Amino acid sequence: MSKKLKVVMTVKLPDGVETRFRELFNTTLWLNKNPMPREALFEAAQTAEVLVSSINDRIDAEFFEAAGEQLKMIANFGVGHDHIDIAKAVEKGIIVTNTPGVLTEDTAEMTMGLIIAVSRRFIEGAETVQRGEFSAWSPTFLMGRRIYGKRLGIVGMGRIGQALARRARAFGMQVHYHNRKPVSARISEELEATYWDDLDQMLARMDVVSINAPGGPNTFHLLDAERLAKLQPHAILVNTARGQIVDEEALAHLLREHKIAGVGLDVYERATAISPELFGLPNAVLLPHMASSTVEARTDMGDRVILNIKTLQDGHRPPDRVIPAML
Ligand code: 8YV
Repeated sequence: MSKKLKVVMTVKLPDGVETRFRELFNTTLWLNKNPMPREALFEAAQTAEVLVSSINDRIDAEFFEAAGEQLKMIANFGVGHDHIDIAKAVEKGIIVTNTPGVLTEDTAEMTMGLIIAVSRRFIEGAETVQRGEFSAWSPTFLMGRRIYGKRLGIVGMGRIGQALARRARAFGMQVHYHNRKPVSARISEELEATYWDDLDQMLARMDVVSINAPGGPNTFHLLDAERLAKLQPHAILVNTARGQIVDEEALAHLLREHKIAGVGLDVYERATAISPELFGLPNAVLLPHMASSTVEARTDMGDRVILNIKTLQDGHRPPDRVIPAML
């Protein structure tokens, strides 16, 4: 039997997942619901052979400088790895893994939900009832916009973008997308999706825009003030990917000026430090980064992290290595 690796968690995972970690590895759990403070992270970098990290941790050059020789792998609990300096990891010979595929459907589901919630004004309706203000039915009360027949522009047509496109088709939406390159002919045919090489042109013609691209320097402020201004006044924008892709201040400004109709956000430019300008707007549905938060996804993500570590422990190459060519 292979020697158990010393695994340090920086994040609290579901109990069942943690039990398996304890069975398989020499595991140090992080039992606090709050993120691991930076000093503790640096300490962990001195002792762990494998660090189980999350989006809460900044795994940057400074972290890698602090890391001891024993650190072999960062196993990220999540698919996005924009918080990890992959180039530095490679330089140091440290493997980075993520959890692709297992949260695709959940994130697409939540994105579709946000599109409907914003278009059909779910939150305003629900709050009206909760406040005891539903006193009479009226034909003009809380009129939303139908999504059937509308144009959805997906920015980033990877796994999640495609899963969203399938759902949108089922709701009668027309699918358009912008991506670094077009998807395969088979997928394009299946989704009846129109490819836009020019993002500006696509933005100017959509009724709904959904951000489903990875974060990181390549997509930072991809939707800056100038691009956002291309959106039509009746358009809505949803983002379940990474907040840094959109200039949040510019977005809030457009919304306040009624230059766009609504937003549905699950992620923010500065994590939990949300621009106050977004608060108090009836047409802004704001969620706390919960798109992949289902019992099923969290369990599968845990299993994927375990598989990667177990594979390393058994002396093989973990399946979900993030390699620079993917960036
Ligand atoms: C995760 C996510 O919950 O996987 C990702 O990239 O954005 C989320 O859905 C989070 O990153 C956990 O680290």
